[in-house]
Amino acid sequence: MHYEQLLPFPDGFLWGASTSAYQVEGAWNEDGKGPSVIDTHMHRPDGVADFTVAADHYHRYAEDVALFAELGLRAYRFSIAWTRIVPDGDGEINPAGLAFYHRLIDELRAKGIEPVVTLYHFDLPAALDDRGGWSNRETIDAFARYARILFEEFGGKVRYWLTINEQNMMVLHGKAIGTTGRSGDADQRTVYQQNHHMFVAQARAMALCHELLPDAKIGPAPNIVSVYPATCAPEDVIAADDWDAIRNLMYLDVAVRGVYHPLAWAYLVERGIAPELADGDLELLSSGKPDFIAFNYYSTQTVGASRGDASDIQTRGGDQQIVRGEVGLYRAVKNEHLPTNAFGWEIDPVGFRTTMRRLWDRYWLPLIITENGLGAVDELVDGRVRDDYRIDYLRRHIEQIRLAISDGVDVFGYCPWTAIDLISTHQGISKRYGFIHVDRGETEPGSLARTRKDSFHWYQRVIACNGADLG
Ligand code: BGP
Repeated sequence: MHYEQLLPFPDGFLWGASTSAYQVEGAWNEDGKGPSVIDTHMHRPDGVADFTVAADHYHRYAEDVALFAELGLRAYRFSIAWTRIVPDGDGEINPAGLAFYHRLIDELRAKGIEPVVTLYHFDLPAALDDRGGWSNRETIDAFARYARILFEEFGGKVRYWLTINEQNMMVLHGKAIGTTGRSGDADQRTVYQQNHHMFVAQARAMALCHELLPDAKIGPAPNIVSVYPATCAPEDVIAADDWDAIRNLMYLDVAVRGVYHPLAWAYLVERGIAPELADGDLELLSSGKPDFIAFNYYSTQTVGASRGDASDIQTRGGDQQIVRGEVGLYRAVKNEHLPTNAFGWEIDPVGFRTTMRRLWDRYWLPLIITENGLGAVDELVDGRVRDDYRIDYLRRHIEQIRLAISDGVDVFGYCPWTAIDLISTHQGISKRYGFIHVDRGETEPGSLARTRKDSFHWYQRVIACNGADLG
């Protein structure tokens, strides 16, 4: 629909930005932090930065928060490293880990920035992984205990909580993004059992949050794409619906409605990979209800009916945004209407609006975008990063939020990826997303100095006028 008059962004809209602990903090083994699967199993190719120092945010958080405040952020979405709080996942609590996040949250609150806290962003404690990780039901108890510790400790200061970042990417691309630890080669049956255990863990965390913190809000944070049929052939539409159910809707239906999406469940049964549900699991799933849906959006996906042979499958290497294809289910199709970024990800701002409309239509829960952004090779020249390509990307996506709001969708926040440069899941520091440049190379540590990019000044103006003028 075309509008002559668009609705404004609501007052109090949470203009924010995102990071995750393991990608930004560094200090990977300091102050009692235990190892996570990222530390033990995320092997970087030679010449690609690892996560040991990252952006050194652990030591420079005060300087960083001052920059976030100057940027005008109203929200900062970050994750807490489970292994800083409980180094072995379910044993002793580490006071130094709690102290770090108290300092960070206090600093944010002092500057009027709303903390939006992810409980778990890819970094399962290695000690739990040694005992089977998410294959082991005890990990559900460990997660619920960890969530309780965070709610009791930070509940007075944090109003917005996210359960698990991109559970669907951990399931579909866990090996590629390095989140699977020892179970990296697990068969699909095991992976979907792990998935089920994460669902139960998430539901318990949501129920606990409401019990302990009646004023707080909590939601899941999957990676959501709208799925387009390759053509209007009815078979392509069926393939698109099937893939949408398996990739996206299963994760939200379980979180919101406490049940598996029927198409997704039919797929799991047909393939012989359906998880076993223990007695009481369905009650647990429906006992945890989200207050909102957070989602990460980078692109859309286009699929066609399976041809039943290897041509269904895309050969492009491991990366969480690729459309892989699966024989007998759907075929990966390149969308000829969309440009791609330097890393092959399709760029689709209009699809962002479609995604918001569809989520609202299906769940009627307020939405917050917890990731969206452009990974690029930025260059610092004479003290300046001229990232007009990023400004263009963000502007075109923010325009679509305003359109979605005018469509009647309840969107209450936007936290692009990332607040500050950090280490990418695949391409080290060469692929940057931040508003703030960090001086470091792949293997050379650099000065770690912070520099405001052109996009920093642009986003600052956008926030200052509450999105009325996108410059
Ligand atoms: C999401 C993850 C983030 C982040 C982002 C960009 O899937 O939640 O942790 O890394 O993708 O991905 P990449 O770093 O591969 O460019």
